[in-house]
Amino acid sequence: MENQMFCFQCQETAGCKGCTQRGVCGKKPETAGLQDLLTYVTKGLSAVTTQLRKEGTEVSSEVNHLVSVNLFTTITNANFDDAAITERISKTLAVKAELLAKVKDASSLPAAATWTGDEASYAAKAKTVGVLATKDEDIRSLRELITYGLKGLAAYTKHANALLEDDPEVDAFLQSTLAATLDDSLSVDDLVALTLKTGEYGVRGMALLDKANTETYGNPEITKVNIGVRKNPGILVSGHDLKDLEMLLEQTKGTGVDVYTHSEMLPAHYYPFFKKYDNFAGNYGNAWWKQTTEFESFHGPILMTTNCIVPPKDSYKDRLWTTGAAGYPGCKHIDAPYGQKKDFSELIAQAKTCAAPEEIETGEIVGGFAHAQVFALADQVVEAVKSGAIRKFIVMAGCDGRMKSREYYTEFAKALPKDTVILTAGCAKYKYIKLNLGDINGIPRVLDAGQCNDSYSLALIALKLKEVFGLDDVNQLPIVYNIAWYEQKAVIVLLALLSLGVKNIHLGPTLPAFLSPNVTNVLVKNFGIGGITDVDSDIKTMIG
Ligand code: FSO
Ligand code: SF4
Repeated sequence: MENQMFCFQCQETAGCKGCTQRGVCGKKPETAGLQDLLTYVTKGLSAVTTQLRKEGTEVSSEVNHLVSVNLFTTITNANFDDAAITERISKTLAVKAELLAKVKDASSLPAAATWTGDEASYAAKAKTVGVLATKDEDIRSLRELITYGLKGLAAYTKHANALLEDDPEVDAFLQSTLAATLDDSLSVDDLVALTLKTGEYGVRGMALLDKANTETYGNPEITKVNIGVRKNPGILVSGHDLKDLEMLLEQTKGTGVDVYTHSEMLPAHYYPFFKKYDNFAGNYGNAWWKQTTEFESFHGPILMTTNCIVPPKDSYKDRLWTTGAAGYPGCKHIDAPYGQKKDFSELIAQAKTCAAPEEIETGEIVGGFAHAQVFALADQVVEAVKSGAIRKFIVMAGCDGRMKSREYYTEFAKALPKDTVILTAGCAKYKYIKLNLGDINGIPRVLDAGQCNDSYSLALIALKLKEVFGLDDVNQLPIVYNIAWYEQKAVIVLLALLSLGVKNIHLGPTLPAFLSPNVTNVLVKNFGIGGITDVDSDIKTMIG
């Protein structure tokens, strides 16, 4: 059938099976096809770079960055702009052709490494290279699981790269593994092993980003963030890229324009560096999926530095701007190479013509419990565990989403016994961070480490507790995992936790559609992965 697509990479996929007409996210079939082709040519390029490395030829950081941003562009809700995706495909083919000419032995390269074509051929080629091109259900499932994990890893390395931090070994792994998803000689067992390896590199990628963030902006510390508004016009910054926020704050200093964070940008307030900006006003709104009403009432320009973009309403489309891997047709895009200044003057000029934001909430959010801050409180936390004041920690990291079934997470947080503490990271927090769940001997019952990538902090905290309590296994700790996922960054967080040996993770609100029954069985058998049921039963299972 003409205009068909197949995408099942996120939790909201149609019917828990796959989007075939138009994405639940708003992605059109043409865009889905171009994203499939971009993924394919990026895998082809990665096969070439992997061969070059084998032959002892160095691969430049520009090529590594191209691969990461390409993958990021295909993440759910990041980029809906066919022209931008087309341009990336052409650029990738050109770079690939140049590098291919340097390969000494091209005999084992896959077809994607040598394929080329012009723009007129993209739509037809796209139809042949999508997810369903892999016929075996289990091989397809593992290839996609790995690819989605790598997309998440690429997103995190991209943010580190923007802060001029690179880990060439992570890039080399990312590319060789992307290439391996084209390799028909790999068995299910080989791909399962590669899935776990992807998790190991996920830890490494998150560590790289943590280093980049904390060395540039300091260690997050306990912070109260205002959720009301001021009287000046404002700019709302969404997504995960802290460097973009820094550049915008520098350029809005003294202009009479305030800057607010939205969704995953909230944790920027926790870093000491950003506290020096008087016009850094607070956080506006909630998780990504509420943006269609909240962007309307914000009144000023909104800068999307990454996903998650919901197709904008006409009422604010002219105020929606994108940068980096994000894109939306008809919305202005501002960019500059890493290390160079992005010029936000046009966006700031627009802000000055806008009304101040309308207040939709008042009060504050308390957060900043990344690893250094929690380590500083370690004595207090250990004492509370030893005395029984804290019975259990529940890691509720991950994503929020628009499905009604996600109300489960609010109800679960409310129903938790008072001697339990939620450890959170990612936009999942918006389901319970404003509930005022109180504290235990001064320790808040919701500890927010930051963005989804700061799940790395939660892993470090678990490893620290394991050491303090002298345990041999991280699973002996009084920590349970009830993780909410939406898109591919949550996939790399999950694989990272598995690689650290964490067992019995509950994943909801539904298990990924891309896990075949056999692959699900492998995850259940080896890691005790499970879904969620209802709040009462799950509290009994997880808390006892
Ligand atoms: Fe959320 Fe979107 Fe951070 Fe994701 S805003 S859903 S996992 O992009 O990356 O947590
Ligand atoms: Fe559907 Fe999710 Fe793919 Fe969008 S990203 S097309 S909602 S599966």
